[in-house]
Amino acid sequence: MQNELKEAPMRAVVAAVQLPSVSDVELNASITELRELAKTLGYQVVGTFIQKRARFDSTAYLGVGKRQEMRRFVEGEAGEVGKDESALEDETEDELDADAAPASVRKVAKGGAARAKEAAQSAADPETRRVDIVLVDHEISPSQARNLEIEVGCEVMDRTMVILEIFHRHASSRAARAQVEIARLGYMSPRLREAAKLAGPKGRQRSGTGGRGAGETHSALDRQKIRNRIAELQLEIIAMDKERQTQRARRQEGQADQAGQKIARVALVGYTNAGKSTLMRALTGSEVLVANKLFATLDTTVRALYPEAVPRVLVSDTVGFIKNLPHDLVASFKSTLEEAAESSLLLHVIDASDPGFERQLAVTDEVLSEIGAQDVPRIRVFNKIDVVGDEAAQAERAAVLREKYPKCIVMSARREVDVANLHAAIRAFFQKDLVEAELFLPWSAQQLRGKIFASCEVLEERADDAGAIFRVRGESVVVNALREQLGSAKTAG
Ligand SMILES: Nc1nc2c(ncn2[C@@H]2O[C@H](COP(=O)(O)OP(=O)(O)OP(=O)(O)O)[C@@H](O)[C@H]2O)c(=O)[nH]1
Ligand SMILES: [Mg+2]
Repeated sequence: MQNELKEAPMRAVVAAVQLPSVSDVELNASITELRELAKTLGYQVVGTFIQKRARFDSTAYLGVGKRQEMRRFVEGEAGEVGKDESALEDETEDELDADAAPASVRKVAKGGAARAKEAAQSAADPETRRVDIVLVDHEISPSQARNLEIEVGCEVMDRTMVILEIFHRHASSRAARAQVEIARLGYMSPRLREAAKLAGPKGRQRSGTGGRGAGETHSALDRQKIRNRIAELQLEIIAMDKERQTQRARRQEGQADQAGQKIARVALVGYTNAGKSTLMRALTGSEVLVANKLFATLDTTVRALYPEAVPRVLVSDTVGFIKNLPHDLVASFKSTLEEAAESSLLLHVIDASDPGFERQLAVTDEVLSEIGAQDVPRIRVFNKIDVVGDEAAQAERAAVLREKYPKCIVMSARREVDVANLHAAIRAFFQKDLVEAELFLPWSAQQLRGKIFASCEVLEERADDAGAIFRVRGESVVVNALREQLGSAKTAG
């Protein structure tokens, strides 16, 4: 994150195949997200290439014509680049679809592709080329990536690699780093082999974006080494998991000892950049990282709800979700997200100002099911309503959301009153099972006074000759336990 913007930014183009099953709206949302991901990596997006196809080209993802067009663009031949982005869009594939064509034609088409490949073996001149990297909006195979690199003349990163790279840069704790490294090694290993095959015995140095870190010289690659490293990291993670479990158990015990009740936990979950960390800060008065970047948070942080509630509520902030989260990452981040699955309540934060919020909402729901949290009660929190047009537009959007998602909360993290409402909703959730009761504390048992205040909410306190009378609200088990203790204190006194 630190050095991303210091040097001249890498120039990137994004490229996508639009399959027949994908609507224009979906495609645009996905491409916009890929651009955001690129920006998070500090890249400047200078172009977009979209191609409608029946399927991905098995050789190089995009069709031959589009590849050549991109090559010309990379080499700076295809007209002016717009100041910001030039969208070269929506060209239906009219050339031969090599995969779909009959065998005889296919042979000719493949021959053509092979010739094109020979012609384009070298990378475009880094001095004059206007694009440093092509970002592909799908996960593609190692050989598709290699072939595409050769033909367009610059490095290619697919969506998975982009996400892995962001996770790699943002991971700060030992656990997160280890988990990201496992996912990267798993992803890189077949690709490095592919690279080594193509590069010959000397190996080829990449420009140092995508592949950096997981093995610089491809000739030195040894699958066994990678497997060993993954195994080593997995052991580390198991050890860290154990440590974390012990800590968690201790936390829970500690909490139970002190107040005689089960810990109340709420987790903020949701799509990346929805505002989870901002809400965490607002709800707990703590200083967690907030950034207008995708995947700013990669570790779970836990803080107490502030002002404190009864029962005391712990809030956790979690890693954001995204469409097509690389599967290895879902798996490896499970332990991070486990905290969410163990909570009594999930606050599902959604950016209400994002046109694609419904898709983002669905993705989060899916991932929550994957980690086994589908049955945890949840409140949908539609955040950032302040950026939805003028007041009338905001009111309209809020009404639509409330109609469609009954019991949801529509809010802005920037408005104190909204944050206070959310705070109240959390308290109400944890207090709904509470009972109200009167407790009598004889003057002889005043040592129990602190305990009453620690474990219950004291609504009223009166005194008479024999002692103090508290009207309290608390969990029924807690209130009953207190009553027993007070009873024995009374007889003892
Ligand atoms: N206008 C507006 N901006 C908000 C609101 N809530 C959060 N933001 C901004 O949105 C950006 C992302 O906020 P974060 O809290 O970092 O988002 P996050 O969900 O934690 O994101 P990840 O950690 O990447 O998953 C920041 O620039 C926040 O200042 C809101 O209610 N209104
Ligand atoms: Mg965050």
